[in-house]
Amino acid sequence: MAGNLTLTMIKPTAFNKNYTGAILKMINEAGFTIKAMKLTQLTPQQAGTFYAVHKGKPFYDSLVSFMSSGPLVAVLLEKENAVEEFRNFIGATNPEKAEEGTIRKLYGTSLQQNAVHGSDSDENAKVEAEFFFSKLERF
Ligand code: RTP
Ligand code: MG
Repeated sequence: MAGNLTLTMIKPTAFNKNYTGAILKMINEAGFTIKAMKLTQLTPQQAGTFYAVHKGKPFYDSLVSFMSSGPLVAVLLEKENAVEEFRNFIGATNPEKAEEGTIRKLYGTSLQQNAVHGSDSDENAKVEAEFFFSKLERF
């Protein structure tokens, strides 16, 4: 059975452009409930750990540098079949290819600066939730 949690990050560019409120509104209106949330900045080492699955790929160093370049908002979300539902909801990785009306189409500015992250499996959602939040920070 599919899990009901997924982890998103409002990436530094979207945060810096003050898109956080609009993005969270869309997420809530799509039926996702916030279980934990924080504004934080990752060190390059922490961003490298978060994206360890991409280590060795051509975009890894640049992604790690971008994701540690400024504050981001980490949010743990709940909905039935959350991982798949959220990935369909935010649109394709490349904002240019994302469907009209999706968060990435509306608020993404490039393949890398695509506004938001979404966990790609239940297993990674759990790892990512534990990366950002202690038990005391989850509701
Ligand atoms: P995400 O993990 O951020 O939710 O996005 P995703 O699953 O759709 O994409 P993934 O393949 O996991 O890539 C993670 C992030 O790396 C950047 N990226 N750059 N060719 C490139 O330059 C490239 N490919 C991916 C994006 O920021 C992507 O969200
Ligand atoms: Mg991914």
